[in-house]
Amino acid sequence: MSELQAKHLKDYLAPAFTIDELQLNVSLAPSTTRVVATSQVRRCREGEPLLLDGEGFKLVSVKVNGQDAQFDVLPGQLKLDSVPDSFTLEIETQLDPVGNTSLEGLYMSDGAYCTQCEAEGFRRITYFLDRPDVLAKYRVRIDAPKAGFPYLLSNGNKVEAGELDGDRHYVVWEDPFPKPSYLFALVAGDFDLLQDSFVTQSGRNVALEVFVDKGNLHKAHHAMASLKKSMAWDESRFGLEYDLDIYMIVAVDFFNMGAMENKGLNIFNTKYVLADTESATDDDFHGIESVVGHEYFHNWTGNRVTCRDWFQLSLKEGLTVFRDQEFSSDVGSRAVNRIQAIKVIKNQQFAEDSGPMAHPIRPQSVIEMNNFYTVTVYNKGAEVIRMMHTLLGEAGFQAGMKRYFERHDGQAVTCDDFVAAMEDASGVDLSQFRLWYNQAGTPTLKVSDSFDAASGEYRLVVLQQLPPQAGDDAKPMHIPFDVELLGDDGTSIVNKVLDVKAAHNEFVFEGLSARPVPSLLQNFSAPVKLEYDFTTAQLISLMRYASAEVARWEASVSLISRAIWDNVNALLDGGDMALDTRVADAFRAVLLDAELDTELAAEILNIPSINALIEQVNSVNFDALVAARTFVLEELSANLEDELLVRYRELQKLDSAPARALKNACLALLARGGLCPEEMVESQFNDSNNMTDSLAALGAAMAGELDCLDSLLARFEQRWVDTPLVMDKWFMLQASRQDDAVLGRIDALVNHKAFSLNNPNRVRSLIGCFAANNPVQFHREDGEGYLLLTRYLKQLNGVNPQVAARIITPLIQFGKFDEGRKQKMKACLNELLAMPELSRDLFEKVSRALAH
Ligand code: B3K
Ligand code: ZN
Repeated sequence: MSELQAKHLKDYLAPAFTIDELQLNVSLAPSTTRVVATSQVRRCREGEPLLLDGEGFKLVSVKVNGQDAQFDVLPGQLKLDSVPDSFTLEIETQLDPVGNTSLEGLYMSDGAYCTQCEAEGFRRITYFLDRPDVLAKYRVRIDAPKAGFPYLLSNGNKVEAGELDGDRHYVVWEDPFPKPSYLFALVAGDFDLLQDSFVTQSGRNVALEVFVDKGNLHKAHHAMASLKKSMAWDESRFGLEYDLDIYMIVAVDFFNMGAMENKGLNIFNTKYVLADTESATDDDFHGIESVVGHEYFHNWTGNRVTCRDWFQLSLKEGLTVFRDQEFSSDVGSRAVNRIQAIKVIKNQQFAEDSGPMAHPIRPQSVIEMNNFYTVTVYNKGAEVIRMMHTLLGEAGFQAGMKRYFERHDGQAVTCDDFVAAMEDASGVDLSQFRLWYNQAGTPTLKVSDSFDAASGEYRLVVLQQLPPQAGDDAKPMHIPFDVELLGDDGTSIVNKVLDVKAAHNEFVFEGLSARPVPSLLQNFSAPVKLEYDFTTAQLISLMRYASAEVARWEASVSLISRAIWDNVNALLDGGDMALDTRVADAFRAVLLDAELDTELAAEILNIPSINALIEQVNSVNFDALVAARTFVLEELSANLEDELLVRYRELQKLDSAPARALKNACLALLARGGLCPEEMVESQFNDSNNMTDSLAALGAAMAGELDCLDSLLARFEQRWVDTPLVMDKWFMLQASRQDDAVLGRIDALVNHKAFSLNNPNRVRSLIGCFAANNPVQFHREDGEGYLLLTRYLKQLNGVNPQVAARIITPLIQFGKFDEGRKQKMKACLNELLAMPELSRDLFEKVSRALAH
């Protein structure tokens, strides 16, 4: 089982050979695609054989300098002993794109050929030095039948095209920038094409092209507008300009991830390209803008400067997520974007950090690299970049970016190289800060305070505690701790970022006339847990007065979460549940506050999910939590009924995304309280001209268990049955239903004509959404929810291991549950582990979970 062995960062060795140039000739055929790869190979270290990576194809021939070569085929590798120091290597392989359901390497999506090579997919096309520190110049010749494949695309510039016998044609592409194999892309198919152009700050004209499935051209405009916005933003904020004459985006429905930043030829999941108001929600529009931006920003942070090895993935991903977050914040609401980023960390990353897959943002050991495209590497990675930005300030940070590109443009580098550039350009000492790259787990800041009225001195004591995941020799981290002190009347007395560097820290503030209310870890200035014993009055005061909008939202989350946990305790103690009227009044004030930003108000009214609440504690009585949350929602709804209805009606007259967000938050809360009349939901559904409102109406019908639910779902299905991305929303609704019949319905829906186990979007919507977003049914006491997921994981293991390993997450995060549920989850994992053909992807996660 050698292929199941982990690779370690500490074993990194520069390659013994490199490839400077690659000519790829690809002759497309559904099950017999021929690839001839001609590489210019150069030795970098004496005395070693040439070892190339490759799997999942038929090897036809291997030639060295034109002569048939001697070679050994090893598992996953081709070995050539005693090759010259510099030579031409020609390898011919035969591929089966139609049979490739893993969607890695070359595969077919709805009749079009496309590729996905990151992280290690290029080795499914030919034997190669498939590692990011081998950078080559590519020349790619594609030939295919003219019918069905008018567009033949690859990276860089089109340099030649022509006709061939047998109604075939060919195109040759040349990419002038040396690149690692993971950035190679090829697409062949028939599409609708949206064309536009962008003039860069230095006056170069760049052709922009978005390719979509036939009949979808009208849904490509938002993606194109987002691309142009991204290009302009990267010039103005980072001074970075695009470097080729053409930028292409192709949207495909079969895709494992969101999108891929291949040089000059991005391939996108349709979910992040196609949108019009009828079929896409406001969140979808926002998601498209952010993913289009993310992939575009990779052109500098990822492509021009790439990763030395895959352990350094956060070098490009953490940095590029930070850049896309800043983009969204500069062109939209900074507070709301920050709240969304914080939710990802608190609700998903904290869970990963305390679960079996815990790893530092730079992992130290990996079995299957695809398992490490995680919220830790991406989102905690972005928080680490954000902390550097906080410590250096915008000017220092931009100086660091400039230094980074001056030093490393065209290279494959490490996270240390990035931090060194930041440090050198700004003069800020980041030596202790570097620990963020090595130590896994979430640190906790335990804060206590005291006030001496006689001297006017206020003292904050901050204890830094490191979790077991950080390792036995873990050291205290450098944590930027943003604090505001507020007076009784809401005036801001102090607002600054403190440096927490030791295990025990004390900060003294002098000259205060009364004990202040502290707003702690403002804007979530570090990805840590905060423990401070806030009183209800303090939280209410922060909700009203904190200068940072994000702090006001944070206070509201703490306030309502506390109310829920108090009721969990009441239930467990056999007492009565109750909701403090001050809590309801604080939320009423939000509804009545005409000055408050509408989107922020909507965020405050979105009460934390069950999964979010579980992340706040170390162990949970699941049934009590569900009951207490339901009680609090119902009480809140009943208390605020009048205000919710008034606000709902007011907002109904407005036509904007923020207005819809708050209106639908009101609707959802009313529905949860059973206070949403059937006709209100039905008329929102009937009158809606946009997907946001239609879906919110369906959600309310579901939450309020209304009689009209089934008929509305049926009408929705009938209208959208031929629009896959909208059917995904319908599958998600079905998967989220909380009644016991949901399991049977899911099994039936797997046979729905719009569903396919081969399509990751469909699988995520139905099976993935059930496991991740329907905790009530997934964690049912009889274990049937776990069994359902396990049944589909077994099928997916053979079809698409990457997708299987992604949706298994809720099943491996069993640590906080009661013994009964834990045992049931582990039994499922043991069943998976016993499978004869278990993929590396699932093996890594399942075995880590069982050893946890
Ligand atoms: N870099 C790709 C992700 C590739 C995933 C490989 N399993 C998308 C992105 O982060 O931009
Ligand atoms: Zn990325």
